[in-house]
Formats: sequence, C-alpha cells, structure tokens
Amino acid sequence: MNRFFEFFERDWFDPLIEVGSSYAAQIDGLILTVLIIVGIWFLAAEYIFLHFILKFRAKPGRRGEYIDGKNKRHKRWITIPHLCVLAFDVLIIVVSFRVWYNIKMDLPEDPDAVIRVVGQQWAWTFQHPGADGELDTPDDIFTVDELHVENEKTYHFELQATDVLHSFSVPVWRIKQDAIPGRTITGWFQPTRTGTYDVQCAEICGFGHGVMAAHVMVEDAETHAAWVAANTPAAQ
Ligand SMILES: [Cu+2]
Repeated sequence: MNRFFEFFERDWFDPLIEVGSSYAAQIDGLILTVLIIVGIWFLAAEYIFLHFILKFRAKPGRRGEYIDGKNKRHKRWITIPHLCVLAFDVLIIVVSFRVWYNIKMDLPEDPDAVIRVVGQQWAWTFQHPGADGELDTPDDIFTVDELHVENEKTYHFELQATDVLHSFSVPVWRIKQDAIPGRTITGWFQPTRTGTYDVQCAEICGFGHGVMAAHVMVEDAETHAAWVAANTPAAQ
C-alpha cells in the first residue's frame, strides 16, 4: 500500500509549478489521484453516452421505447457504477486523510523557528525571531510583504488577521491557510528549494485584495544569517 502512495507522491507537477516544500509532492499526489480517478470515469461516461446516442439514433421503422428503469437489467446501469463510485470515494478519503493528518494535524515537534504572519488590508506583516531564535524578543525582525526563511529548516507559523478574513497562500509550498480575526492558527512548513517565490492572499478581503501580494525568500544558511545580521534592530 505504501508503494502505491509513493507513486503519487513524486514531483509530478514540478514542471508546472515548483515543488518547494517537504509536503508539496503529497498535495500534488492527492490532486493527481483525484484527477486520474475522476478522469477515467469521465471518459467512460462520455464514451457510453456517445455510443448510445449513435446506437439508438432514430431509424426509419423503429419506434421509440419508454424505459422506466424498473427492469433489473436496466437498474444495473445505476447500481454497479454507484457501488464503484462509493469504493473510489473510500480510496480518496483514505489517501486524503493521510495527507491531511501529516500537514494539518501533526505538528512537528521542536521546530527550528517560529514565525508570525499577520494579514491585514492589504499587506502581510512577517515577524521573524531574529538571531536568538525566540519570537517576541527585542531582536525580532518585522518586514512587510517579504518573508525570509532558511532552506531545509522546519518552521511553525502563527497566522493572524487584524481586520477581515485573509488566506496565507504560498503556491510552491502548497500552503493555503485561512487567517481569521481573533484567532491564532498554527501550522508548519519546511522549504526544500532556495529562491524567491510568490505569497498571495487567497481570500477576497476587500478592494485591495488583488494587490495583496508578497514574496518569500528561501535562503541558504549563510545568506539567511547575513540577512538576519543586517536587519536586526539596534539594541536600545
Ligand atoms: Cu487578504
């Protein structure tokens, strides 16, 4: 069974959108699984549909027949696909639960750092822990629309919103998490590829929603340490 899951958890979508976090391939695998299952059913249904349209098309001398679906032979056209759909539903639930558990329910212990992400109309504020690795200390680094993280490190994030609903979305990491005023939502990620990537708001949050874009810079250890050193606020 594990080999089955591994097949779907490869970087299949990488040519379309980079796979930039430890769990991005799992999300892609889930999408691919659903796509294949639904795709096969779609093609089968269309094939049968078109086949019957041609087979039973009007012909001179043949009268139309009224089918009420009470006949056992006719009923099978409903019950057999219905049972198959239920079986595939169970498969999708099993596959998605694994992914859901790993990403949303199981928070890795002892993260390398915790960052705070605050959405407001219409910008993202990021609070980085600074050199001491602790949030809410004087050396915290605040940035607007620019998140800096170190590659291959495990992060927890505390997501907040100050005004209305926003949604913290980082496509290359396959993160999309709603931010809700009055609540702190904790999640995690582990970047696996350096570079500059898009952060967007994925929840219509007002007039400026479309321009609520930010960037995440995933840096190697050296570059990140240099950034932290250069941006640490002067001691008071
Ligand atoms: Cu927003």
